[in-house]
Amino acid sequence: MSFQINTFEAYQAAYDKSVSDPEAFWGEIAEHFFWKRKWTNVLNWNFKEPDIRWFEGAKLNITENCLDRHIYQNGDKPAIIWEPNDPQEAHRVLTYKQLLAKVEQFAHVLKNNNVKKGDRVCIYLPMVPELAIATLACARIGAIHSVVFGGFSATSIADRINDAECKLVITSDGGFRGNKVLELKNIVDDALVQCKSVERVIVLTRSRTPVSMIKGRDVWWEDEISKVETQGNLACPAEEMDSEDPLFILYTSGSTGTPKGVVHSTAGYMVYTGYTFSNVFQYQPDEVYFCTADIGWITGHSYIVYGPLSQGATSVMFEGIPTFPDAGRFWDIVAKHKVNILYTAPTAIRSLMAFGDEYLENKDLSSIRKLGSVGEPINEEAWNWFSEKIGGGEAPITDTWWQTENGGILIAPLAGVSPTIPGYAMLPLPGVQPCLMDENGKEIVENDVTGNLCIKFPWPGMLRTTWGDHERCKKTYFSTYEDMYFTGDGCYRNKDGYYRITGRVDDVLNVSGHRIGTAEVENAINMHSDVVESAIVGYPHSVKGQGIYAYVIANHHGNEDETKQNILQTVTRLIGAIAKPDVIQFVDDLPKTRSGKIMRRILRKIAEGDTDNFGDTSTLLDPSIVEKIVAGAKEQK
Ligand code: 6R9
Repeated sequence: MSFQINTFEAYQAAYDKSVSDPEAFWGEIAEHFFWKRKWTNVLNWNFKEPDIRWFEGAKLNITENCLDRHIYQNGDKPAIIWEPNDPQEAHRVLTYKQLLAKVEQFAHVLKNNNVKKGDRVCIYLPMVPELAIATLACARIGAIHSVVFGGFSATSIADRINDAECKLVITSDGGFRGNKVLELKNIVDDALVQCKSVERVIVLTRSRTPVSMIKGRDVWWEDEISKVETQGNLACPAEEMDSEDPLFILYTSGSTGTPKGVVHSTAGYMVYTGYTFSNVFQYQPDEVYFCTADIGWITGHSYIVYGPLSQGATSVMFEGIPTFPDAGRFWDIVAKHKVNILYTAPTAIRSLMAFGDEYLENKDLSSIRKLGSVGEPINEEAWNWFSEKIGGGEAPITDTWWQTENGGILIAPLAGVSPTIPGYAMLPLPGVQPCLMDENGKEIVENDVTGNLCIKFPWPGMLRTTWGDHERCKKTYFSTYEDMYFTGDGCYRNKDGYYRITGRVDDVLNVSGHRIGTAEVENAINMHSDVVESAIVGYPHSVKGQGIYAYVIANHHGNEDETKQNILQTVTRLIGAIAKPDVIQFVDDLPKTRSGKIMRRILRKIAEGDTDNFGDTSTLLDPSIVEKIVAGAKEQK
């Protein structure tokens, strides 16, 4: 018996039950996992503190669910098919049996290096199988992983390591992305100058980039594995974890301050990612599934590592980028590995679409059965192209809406089961109770309305806290509306009750599917010695979804172009290249209210090129500033 729902009627029945009796509903789903000890209580919660506990009293280890339990019947089934950046390099296949063996081996390495249950481990690796292995090895011994995306800078890594007080860092000499080599170990070295908590760095060989190994601190992955092999005892029993023990921390940007460490716990996250993976993608045992995300983001955690593995799926993991060696790479991978389910991002779809259909010629996409989209709103044109050109007009598309904080997909059609409309995430999954709120804090119950999207009731995969600062979690997500989780997204519900996410309503940008806080970018720009003040807004960008527009007040030493280049370098150094502004406009002043607040609404309109009507500007201190900025904006782009 499986918990997969295969008809729309069954979805409706499951949904109704999940609302009328959530505990019975989730209790039955949880029976489909392996527990060392069952729970005494399915759910205990309040959104005031917030204090959320799922499957209390249970004991488990998520890696036994992702690995050990598949060995008996499916040990030789590929768990991970790894496709390297360079198509000339051989791909690798790890069966469930092989993956388990490697996870156990590396779990011993962690133990030999003094990592204990509850310790935090930072992982900064390229998209190689060892990234999945290291992640699972942490979970095997109960260490809390904090994976940092390979595109982040030394300063960003240092902030994350210090916040979580990581004891150990796992990295590689370097990584390949398209034509570029990322010097990961050198970046880690720069970061660690500022990190007191780190005792050990384990370095994997990947790119053969020269690195310096610091005596007493740095060791090679391969040497540590040899030591384990000579020790002889290769099996590594899974640590017994409480249902609510933290599984990992993942940092994400918000509208204020530095990124928050979102904390996910063990049992609820496991149940939720497994259930949603199986149902949303309607995964069948013989299917090959390919999620193009990076494990450095939540999509990779939930839908490359934990969800697919707990369901015994075969997953393709790709090291490179969609445009290397050319814009046909995804389609080559689909043909080579006979991919049945492709889960990718609108920004990738739009970029490949722009390269033209010649990259699709002679590609065999006949294996494709289902398509998925995630990360940002998908525009109709991209949806239709994806459906027609990649799905052959037949493969259903599931547009999945969710967030780092959610752990797994919240609103999405079940592929091939639920109806779809281009640009709509459609209906909530069983167990998810969305609602729309108006500006007065009241729920809007009618249809054909727009509001702020909230969730009324807990689901097992939701965040439990933000690391080291529970107040921040409460303030950010549970204080805007009483007894609700506030998503930060705006949403339209059509006359039939289908949901369409319209984008963030706070100061968070979504650039190529990456969440970027405006305050974070402003802080980085303001670090530059020539900058007096800055303001960041998003504007529509044909490939990235949103571009970053920076208004900067600066004292130039040298010409404007030099200052621009210096600002871009500063942002890359402090955050990473993903946060570089697309446009920098130098201004003499910023439009502020009498109380000194920047009127971002006006700056957004200027960046969008919509300068005919600024609405109510009566609170502006000096309206002439706006005219000057508009004149300057015409010279940009
Ligand atoms: C999974 C992930 C979350 C933000 C979220 C929203 C946007 C994600 C979307 C979508 C419209 C979708 N978002 N999926 N918007 N349609 N299908 O992306 O997590 O990186 O935390 O970003 O992304 O604005 O609030 P995360």
